[in-house]
Amino acid sequence: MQKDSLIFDLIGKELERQRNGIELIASENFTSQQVMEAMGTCPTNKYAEGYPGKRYYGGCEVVDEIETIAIDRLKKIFNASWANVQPHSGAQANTAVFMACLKPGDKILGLDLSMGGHLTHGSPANFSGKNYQALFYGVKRETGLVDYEQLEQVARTEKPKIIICGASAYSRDWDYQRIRAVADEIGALVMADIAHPAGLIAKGYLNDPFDHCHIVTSTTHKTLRGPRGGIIMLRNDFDNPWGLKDPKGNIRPMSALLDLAVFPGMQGGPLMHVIAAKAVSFAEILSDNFSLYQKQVQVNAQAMAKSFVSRGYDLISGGTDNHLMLIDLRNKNISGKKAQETLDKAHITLNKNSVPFDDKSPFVTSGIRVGVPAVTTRGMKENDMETVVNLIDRVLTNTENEKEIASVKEEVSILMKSFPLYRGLK
Ligand code: DSN
Repeated sequence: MQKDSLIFDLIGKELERQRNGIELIASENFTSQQVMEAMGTCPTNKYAEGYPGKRYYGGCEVVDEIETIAIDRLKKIFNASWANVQPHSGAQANTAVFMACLKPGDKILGLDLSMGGHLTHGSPANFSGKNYQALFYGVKRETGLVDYEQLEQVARTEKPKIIICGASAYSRDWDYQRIRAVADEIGALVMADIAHPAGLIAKGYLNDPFDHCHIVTSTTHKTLRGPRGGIIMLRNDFDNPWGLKDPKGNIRPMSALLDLAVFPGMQGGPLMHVIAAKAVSFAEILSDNFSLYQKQVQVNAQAMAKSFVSRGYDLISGGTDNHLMLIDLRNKNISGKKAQETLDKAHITLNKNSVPFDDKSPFVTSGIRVGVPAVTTRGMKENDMETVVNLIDRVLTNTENEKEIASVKEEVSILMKSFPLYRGLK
């Protein structure tokens, strides 16, 4: 069959877009070339429902080895005793945890989406809000920090079965110990969804959720810089609470219930080519270079936050501990939507984002979320953050000036030539 030039031309265009632009979407990153290569390989052809050594198909001896290596490497990264590398995404990982630990209608408690939380932590638009009774905590209006008093109060009054910590737009570290304390009081489980800061946690630059949380989920493609996917981990396995049973009616430890929830609970065949790429990225994460990278992510985020603040931008919580910042643009009289769309014209990519206590709809928003993992992968250092913020500021203060926007776009393209991406790839 002829090569599908229509699609491959578009893939080439997307590569050029990624090369020419400044990528500031906090949940995006650039995998290494070998991680990308692994994703485009023949394990994509293999059905391997089940787990290593316990599959429903023949011919799994090689993919068994791949998945076992991925699991072992992941356990080493986070000092975990059990891991499942099959979830196709972070949302699937969270779904599996809820399936393993909850019955439909049970109460869950998470950070409100409008306060920086995640869709799968109980949003009414998502399975988590439809199948379970979702309760929320928020952040404090004055500080932008998680309102732990509110979390404790809702937990004590409502007694949810699971408390979820983690966010998609929160720039500060978490007090996992405090959340575990109230969870123990009411007999709840604690799940940490570390999809965003996982890379910083892996290398010890943020608090370790495994010290206090029963179950930890993550994606693999954000700060972890692997292929797109999800993972679930336990540092210590434990007897399942509330006498939950597997489909055969047996009481099993949490690790077994989680495995069953992923497959056959809610997924069929694992994406073995992606698991191969996960394994490759896990080896990269175990290296000292990855530690240097994560340190630079944190340094860059702090430099960028300082630069925004010095230009009068209103950062929620005033700064950042991790890889991202959330900026309230109301004092600049521009909506998040307008900011995102105008910056897009200059090839600066980020996303509009609701800010806590936002008076605009989620389609418009008052804010933007800015993250540095991708530009740090391209080699940018703290001094470059000032340049990037200057370019953003020029766009945001000239949203109706097409000439200025075009001039910024030109400068962006020249700047990014100094930070090559995927050399040799077409
Ligand atoms: N869509 C991801 C993010 O941007 O944070 C979360 O799923």
